[in-house]
Amino acid sequence: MTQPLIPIDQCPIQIEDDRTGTNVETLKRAFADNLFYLQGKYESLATQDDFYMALAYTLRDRLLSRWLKTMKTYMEKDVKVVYYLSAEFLMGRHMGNSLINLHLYDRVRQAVEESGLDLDEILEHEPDPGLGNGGLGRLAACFVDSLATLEIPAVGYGIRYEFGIFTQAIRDGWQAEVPDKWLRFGNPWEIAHPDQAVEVKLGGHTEMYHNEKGEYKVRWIPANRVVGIPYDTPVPGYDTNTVNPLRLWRAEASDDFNFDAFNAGNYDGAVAEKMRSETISKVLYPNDNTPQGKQLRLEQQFFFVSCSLQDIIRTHLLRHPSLHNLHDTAAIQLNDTHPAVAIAEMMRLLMDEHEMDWNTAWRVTQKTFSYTNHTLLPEALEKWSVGLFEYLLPRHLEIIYEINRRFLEDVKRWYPGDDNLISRLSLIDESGEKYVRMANLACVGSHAVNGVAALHTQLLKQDTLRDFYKLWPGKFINKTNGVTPRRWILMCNPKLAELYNSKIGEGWLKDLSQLKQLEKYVDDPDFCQQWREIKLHNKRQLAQYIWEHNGIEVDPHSMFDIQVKRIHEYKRQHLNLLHIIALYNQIKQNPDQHIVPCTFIFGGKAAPGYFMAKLIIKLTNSVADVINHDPDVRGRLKIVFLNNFNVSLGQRIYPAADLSEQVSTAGKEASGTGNMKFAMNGAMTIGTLDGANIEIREEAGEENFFLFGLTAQEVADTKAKGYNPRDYYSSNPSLKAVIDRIAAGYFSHGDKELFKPLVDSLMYHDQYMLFADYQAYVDCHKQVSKTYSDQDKWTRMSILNALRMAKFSSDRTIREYCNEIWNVQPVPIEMEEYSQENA
Ligand code: GPW
Repeated sequence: MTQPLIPIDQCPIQIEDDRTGTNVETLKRAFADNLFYLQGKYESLATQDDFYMALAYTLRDRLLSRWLKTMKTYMEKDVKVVYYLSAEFLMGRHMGNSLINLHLYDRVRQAVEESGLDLDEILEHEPDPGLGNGGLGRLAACFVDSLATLEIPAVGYGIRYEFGIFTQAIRDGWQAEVPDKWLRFGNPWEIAHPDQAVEVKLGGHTEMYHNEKGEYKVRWIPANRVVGIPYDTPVPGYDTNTVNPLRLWRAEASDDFNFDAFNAGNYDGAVAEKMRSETISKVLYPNDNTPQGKQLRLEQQFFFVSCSLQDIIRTHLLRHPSLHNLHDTAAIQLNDTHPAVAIAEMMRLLMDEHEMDWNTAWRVTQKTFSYTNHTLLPEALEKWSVGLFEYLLPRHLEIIYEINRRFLEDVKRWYPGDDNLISRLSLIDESGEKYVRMANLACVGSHAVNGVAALHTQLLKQDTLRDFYKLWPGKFINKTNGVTPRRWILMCNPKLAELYNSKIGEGWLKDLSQLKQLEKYVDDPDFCQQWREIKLHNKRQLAQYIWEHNGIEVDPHSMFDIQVKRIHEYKRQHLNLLHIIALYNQIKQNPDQHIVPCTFIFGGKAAPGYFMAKLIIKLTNSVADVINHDPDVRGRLKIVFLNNFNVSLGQRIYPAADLSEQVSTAGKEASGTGNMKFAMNGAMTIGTLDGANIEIREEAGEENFFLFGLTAQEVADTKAKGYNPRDYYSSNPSLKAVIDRIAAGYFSHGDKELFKPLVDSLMYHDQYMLFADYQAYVDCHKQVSKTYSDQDKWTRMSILNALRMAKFSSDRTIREYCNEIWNVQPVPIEMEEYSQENA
């Protein structure tokens, strides 16, 4: 027997017809509506995931009118747009960010609570979209936040990896990698636009022909074609109507290409070929600061570059008859060399597909592109074997050869007879097997090249790119990195934000220099008390997390000494471990001596193929095991390795830190950005004169920074003189005792082999000069302990650090890029029809 249909007006679920409404009742109704119609669930049967999805759609709806209006305004006003090309965007969770940027936190919390749910639990249900490795990817995310906040027309272009950075598990102290299936439950923040798909060619060969005007032309006959489908995610500005797109491409097999194979009866072969095309956007390569020379990686780079450039050109041609003025509507930034093949692809598109002559195409290309370098490590400079390049991108190799020929001809005219100069500048490395040097291509094809901190830019000019600097000194410019204060103060440290708001209002969120006004409170006992309480609260919350995830009890009153970042020898997590073992040795010698109770917290992923980094993780956990359980220590030292460090874990960690470890070998860390997040949240820094540490110290005041170690110059000089780590080992009893303890198998149940590779690498090479900096580091830590014992002094230093970090807002960084590299202006978005009733 069939049930009679319930008339629509008696349905328990109301149709939500005002998807822009933001009062609590409307939000509740929208939430229930989405749960029913999009998740297909009754409330009684819904899971936390359903609630999360329903709330996410509720917020996305409220971004859409601004988003569409933003696009419409850009088209109508024909504005110049920044295109930020990056193989990585480490966005972190979207929901909290949308709540903040839409000013909806309180009302949504109320709506959710009145629906009988807990907002914090729902927020925790969002997977952390990890489409990046570390600093470089997170920088791109901070930049798109600042671009939208500053009302700059901008699009972030990248790859929609089906699997982001792996989830790190720890098994028996070792890192284990688990695939990150972040799209498992669907992604409510993105909108696919298959109508704007573009085709990308790969492989094959080139041939010459004459066009109808009788001109000599080249065409590329590809062996394969794939299709790029764009997926757009809204990037809302803080306190603006601007909502810019993050446009990520997914690879799909082209429908018609294997038609022949299908018809010839080779159905399975054709399907296999289809799968191969779709692997292009499958997985993020998990390497940080060391490239992977795999064919698939080059395919990824070319794939997203070609999709993005075709999209940029299409957009331009909607408003302009030709591409001669592309640089007036587009500024394309290359985030490191990962998208540098764009220089050749732009030349190909302009010449082969849009009939432009070489000289015009080259002028347009150079005026459109600029390039950011993010590393000084020579092994991190990307190069592709000419053989692979030719196989995959035969036309691009021809173009690169021609760029090179013309470029080197100029150089020969400017510096006749200097063959070494020629071979260093050449886009092709011919010292052995031939390689295309991507940094050289990016330098030649761009009008601006920037480093990411003052020291880094200086070393680029002197060292890594000195020959290019000699040719074009005006091209080189510094843009010190920054981070967004919305996520890295307001969102992660709400109590601190509340304290600021109570004193100076909310203006600091868009102008971080306003925090300087608070310096007058640095001697106010009430303010200092509140400051300490906030830090203690944050530390308690992290202690709770550590208890739940690691089963380790830590004392929130102990000093939280934290190092979180990718695991890399140049970042020297093992220097930190040497110091901890030295403290332990002291306790073993004299268990009753006074020491400042300290919790050492580590977090970070190792590239799966980087053996030494994985061994450092194993050593950290092994040292933790021994020290945490030694009764002589009496709980005064605790060591915690937090697994799966990512953006959302960072949001819990930075606000809870007393001490930030920034101990890279001077001259190796281009900038660092975690250093900024720690300092903004009131941590003191112990650090070397490297990357942005130097500028952090300058801003905070040198009396408010724990400095140690060799300078970049001293590192270079010491190496040049012939550095011998064993001299330090033999002459320093404390260092010797630390190394001997590891070597003796004390942390490996007597196994002397386990950590031998690490010990040997330090004893016989010590490429990153841990031994040279060891004593200075230990001494500096003594200074830290002494200062921490004087809580009034420490609080004062902590406050001054946090208040003086205005320079490290990514808003400042982006303003500089806009004015000095991109030549773009803000374009405010007017929302006539947007009702202000709820705002
Ligand atoms: F090697 N960085 C990174 F330069 O996170 F490409 N991944 C990378 O692959 C590279 C650099 C690359 C980091 C730098 O190590 C860090 O110092 C800097 O703060 C960050 O990029 C953002 O500029």
